[in-house]
Amino acid sequence: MKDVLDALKKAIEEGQAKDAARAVQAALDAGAEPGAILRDVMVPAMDEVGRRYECGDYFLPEMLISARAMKEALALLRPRLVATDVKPAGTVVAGTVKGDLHDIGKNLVCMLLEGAGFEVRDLGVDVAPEKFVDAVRGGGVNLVALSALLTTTLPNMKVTIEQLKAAGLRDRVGVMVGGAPVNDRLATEIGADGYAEDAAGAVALARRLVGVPA
Ligand code: B1M
Repeated sequence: MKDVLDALKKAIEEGQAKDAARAVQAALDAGAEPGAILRDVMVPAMDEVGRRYECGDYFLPEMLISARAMKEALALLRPRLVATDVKPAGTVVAGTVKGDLHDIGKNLVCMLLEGAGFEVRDLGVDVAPEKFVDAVRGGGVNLVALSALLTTTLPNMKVTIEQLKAAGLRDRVGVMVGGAPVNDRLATEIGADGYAEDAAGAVALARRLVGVPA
């Protein structure tokens, strides 16, 4: 099993999408638990890609092909992560904030929320505050989930919350935030209802915000 998991990590780090897909399938066939594959191999592989980019070993194209490999591998895990027989827990409108194109973490959060019985309306990436406002105005939404990976796009979380307030909709929904540069303090400062460090934490937070027992 170790060989397969090492091959998966290497394939993501080096942007070999087909190898990554083959390795994730082999790991699943060998009985590896999807959550563990993600947590112990795939997420650390993306961290390594970020490290290589930061120290100048990788440039944008390398980061992009690694992201593609990660997405292909993730697509194979998806059916197992979203399989659920729990009763509906609430509706979440999710998106990566304006100016930010990073969606792997947000997609993971959406998958695990679905797996926990939430209906997820994923607005995608680079989502303008008005789009979140419109989605909440449409009704039936319990939570807004905002993701940001860039320090430069963090302010757009605050702008989104402010626009919800200005539209008189803030009290209708819980707002949760996350992404690598986000923390508890920022969440409090910008008026969010909670911050989660990872996708599993996002599920626990969402349950708490809608009052569903863990
Ligand atoms: Co970019 N990028 N990137 N990038 N990228 C980072 C974020 C960076 C840290 C790399 C680095 O320098 N080490 C750096 C940001 C630095 C900063 O802001 N301080 C960076 C940069 C600089 C950039 C560009 C500006 C580069 C350039 O153009 N010069 C550019 C910006 C484009 C834009 O968005 N406008 C850019 C572009 C890209 C790609 C398009 C090539 C690609 C994204 C592809 C895609 O997402 N479809 C990319 C990638 C892949 C990365 C890294 C390497 C990996 C991100 C990732 O997918 N991680 C990243 C370095 C890193 O993070 N280590 C980096 C895996 C994922 C599972 O983790 O997204 O953190 P993450 O999500 C986690 C948690 O954060 C949390 O749960 C998830 C699961 O555990 N979470 C939430 C996320 N959202 C949540 C919401 C919640 C709760 C939890 O509640 C609502």
